[in-house]
Amino acid sequence: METATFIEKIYRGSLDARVPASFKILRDTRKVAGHLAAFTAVLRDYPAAAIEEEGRIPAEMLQRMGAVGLFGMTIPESYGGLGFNLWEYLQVVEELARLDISAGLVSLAHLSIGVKGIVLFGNESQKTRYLPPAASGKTIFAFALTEPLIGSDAQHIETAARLSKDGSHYILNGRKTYITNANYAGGVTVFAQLDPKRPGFMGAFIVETDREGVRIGKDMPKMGLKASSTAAIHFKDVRVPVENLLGRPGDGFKIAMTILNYGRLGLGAASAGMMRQSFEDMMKRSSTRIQFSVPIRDFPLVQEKIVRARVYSFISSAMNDFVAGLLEASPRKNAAIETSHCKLFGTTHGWDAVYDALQVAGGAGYLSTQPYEKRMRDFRVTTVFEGTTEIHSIYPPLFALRKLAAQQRAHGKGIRGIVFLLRELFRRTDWPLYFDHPVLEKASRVARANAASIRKMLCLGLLLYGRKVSEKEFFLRRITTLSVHMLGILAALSRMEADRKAGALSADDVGMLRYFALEAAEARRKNRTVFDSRIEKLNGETFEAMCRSWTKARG
Ligand code: MYA
Repeated sequence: METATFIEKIYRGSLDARVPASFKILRDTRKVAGHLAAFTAVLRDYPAAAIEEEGRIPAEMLQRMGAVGLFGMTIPESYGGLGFNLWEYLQVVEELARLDISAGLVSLAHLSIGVKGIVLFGNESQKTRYLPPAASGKTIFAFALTEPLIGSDAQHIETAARLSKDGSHYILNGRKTYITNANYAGGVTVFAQLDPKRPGFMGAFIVETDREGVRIGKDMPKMGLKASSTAAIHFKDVRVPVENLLGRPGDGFKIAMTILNYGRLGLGAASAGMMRQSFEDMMKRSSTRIQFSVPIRDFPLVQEKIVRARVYSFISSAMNDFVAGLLEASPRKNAAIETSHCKLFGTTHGWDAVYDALQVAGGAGYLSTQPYEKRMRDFRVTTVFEGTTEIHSIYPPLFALRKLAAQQRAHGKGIRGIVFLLRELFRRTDWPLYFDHPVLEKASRVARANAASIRKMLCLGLLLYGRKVSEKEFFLRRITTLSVHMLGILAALSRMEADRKAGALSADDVGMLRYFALEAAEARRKNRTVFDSRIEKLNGETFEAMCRSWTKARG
């Protein structure tokens, strides 16, 4: 079965042009608009400062959130939800992030990851049983993968589930930590190893929190997102009926990763919303703040911050919509690289925008009475959870390299494998994408050049470094940089081409694409090499020397 993702196919040399051409319903706001007004009305009725102080969303507010459908947005109507498609959902995420991500997170984590496993992989009886109370908010869900000793290396979790002798239930033991929604949750999707001899052979279980042996810790004190609950969950000899296993034994890791694709997309959307809000705030402030007799928006260093927030918000939102299109067409599809890019691009630029908005607000920006402090505290974790920036900076090329190495091996050891890689290296990039608009066409050529550079780097990287390629993190990050820019351009082209066909191409969008494509071209010039720069090499040497003296100083 072909498992290559849209981007992996590009890495291999061919762009499937039907994909960017196929997303036409991107931004239909009709279904969402009415609901959004109801959602924001609820959030506005409960001042964020009071919730922060309390560190918890009041029961009455949770009930009202449930009544307007906030907990059922993406749950099918047949199970009591609102039946939003992914685009509709992401629009809501963007808007809630602008308003208050802390209060919004309880429903967004419930839908993006908590209950998503049941929606995607549940059988009819699991859906009938769990989705209606999840949609109403009666049963809020959490997602439990992370453990005290295991964060990024998710295949090696230690929580274990053993099948009972009579085969009627599993016995679950282990500890999960940093679990979002823990103290709001009535249900948890829990991941556990099924066979001590086969790490990664996991099960995904629906576990009610009132089962005997489930103990939820106290909420952890956090710097932000104070309305959300984060706690550890302990499982001690918890009897989980076999009927509560999602999919088949062994599917657990894939289920976890597939769910995380949705969480990462949600984070991309929250980031796009945050950048948009930062843009609005910077425009407002810089237009009215007069220094040296002029509004500060006249200064290029201020303009640079504003332009970036707006351009990256546009690209981020286009990327999320584009990838949502892939998942709408095939909800369990492997979109590992694509969703990773959305998360990485969104959260890193989102953080910069939140930081810049405070900067443009000057001394006033530092006051707690302004929105920036809370926003920075709330947003900071986004580059950490759902896969760190570091993981997302190296993993996409690693996925591709592993497959390329497997293909190389299949062609035979030694010279045959090398010939295969050399052929790949010199293969032309098939890029059947043409635009009769100069800016769009030029941007497409930049993306194509990135695609060609990426393929060369993958092949050369394997030839030069062999197995050690996975340790070459600066090299891997350079490929990711090229790849993220490529996806950003393709996504913007897809959105703009649809607008153009509808006679609604926006001049602002054209300007933003021109800016981003130029940035991408500059980034390519810097990043298209397989060799580490002198400073990157020196980084390792300097670190080794530091380690020696640090260790020596401590005896
Ligand atoms: S939840 C906890 C988050 N934890 C993580 O994100 C863990 C990070 N680690 C990983 O993702 C994985 O372990 C990595 C892979 C990527 C490192 N889709 O051998 P492999 C398949 C589909 O490469 P590894 C939290 O933070 C792959 O093809 N399939 O794996 C809450 C292969 O399959 P096959 C995928 O090297 C935050 C197999 O898996 C994917 O071990 C709350 C093995 O792959 C994928 N993505 O490591 C947030 N990846 O064998 C709420 C891999 O068939 C968000 N595979 O080829 C709410 C929304 C927004 C609100 C915002 C408010 C702030």
